[in-house]
Amino acid sequence: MAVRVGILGATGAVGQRFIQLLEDHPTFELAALTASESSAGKRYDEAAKWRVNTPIPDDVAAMEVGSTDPADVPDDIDLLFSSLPSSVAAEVEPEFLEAGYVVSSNSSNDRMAPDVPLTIPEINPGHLDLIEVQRDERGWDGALVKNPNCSTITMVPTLAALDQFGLERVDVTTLQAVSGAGYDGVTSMEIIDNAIPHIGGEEEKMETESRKLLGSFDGAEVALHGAEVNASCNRIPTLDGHLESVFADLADDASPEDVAAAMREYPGVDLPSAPEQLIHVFEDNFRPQPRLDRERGDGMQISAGGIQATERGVKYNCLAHNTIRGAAGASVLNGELLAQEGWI
Ligand code: 11C
Repeated sequence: MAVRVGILGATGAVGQRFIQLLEDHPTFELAALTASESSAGKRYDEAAKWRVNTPIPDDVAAMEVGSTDPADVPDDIDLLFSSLPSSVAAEVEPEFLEAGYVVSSNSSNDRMAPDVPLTIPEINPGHLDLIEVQRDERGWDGALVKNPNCSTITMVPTLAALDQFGLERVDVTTLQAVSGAGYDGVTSMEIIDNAIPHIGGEEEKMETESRKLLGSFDGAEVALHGAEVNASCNRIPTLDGHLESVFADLADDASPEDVAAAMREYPGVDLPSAPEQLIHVFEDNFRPQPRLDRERGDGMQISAGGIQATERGVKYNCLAHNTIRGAAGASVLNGELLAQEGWI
């Protein structure tokens, strides 16, 4: 049976990706769009004035955008995806949770809240049980699951594959696409030939969220993973796709071949939007360059390569599509997990 879904914050860069990913979805049926007061009451194609992605399907273009007031959203919506700015989400999401809605959110507020599952289905699906804790403690009838920041999602699957070798410390430098900065970032592509040597707030997110994702869960709380994580984050002039250089210190001996095998064999999940293989490992340093590695697995696969030994472990590069695997696709996948696990 179809699951009726809606989008909170449908007109932004990630909102537009949600619409793209929900088109022809096997189980989710898009039935409600919401955005800020300035967009409410308009047709979607009038409200979403600037476009960063694909054309809007005709049926979605004609849909009326509602406000982010729960009273404005039909009661029969089973699942809401959220890509609201975090300051707005911090006010709006609890109103929907109190009203009994299940919310799969990409917004950065509350990701580190102890009772909120921060989940990547292939990494820590069991953390969803924190929903019981949040219902007990906050009295919500609904449920909230968050996905991590896009630069965190790009790296964490590779770290999860390495953890069997005793992950002790991670140093990572990112080169991030402008779409991560939303509308302002995309319009800044008019000024090409530029690189920005810092992204405020991004480093802390990578350092904390990755330890929560890899942390152990005893049914009541998540213990953060013990590895030290240090991130340095930068912006480069590409539209989509975050590229990261990772240096991982390992307690056990692991050759680059062992690490490549662990990444290649890291298990996927059986969900409609999940790639068959989570991590694609490039082992030929002189391979022909495909046009866009970020598009692998319809934008849902992580690419890794350049795996080399260091004195304390390994170094490698990884890349993922930041607004698909790193944002809207991550929330859709969490929504599919919520459905599979019976939370909706
Ligand atoms: C960027 N990663 O590229 C950010 C955008 O916490 O979800 C996503 C912010 C977030 O600037």
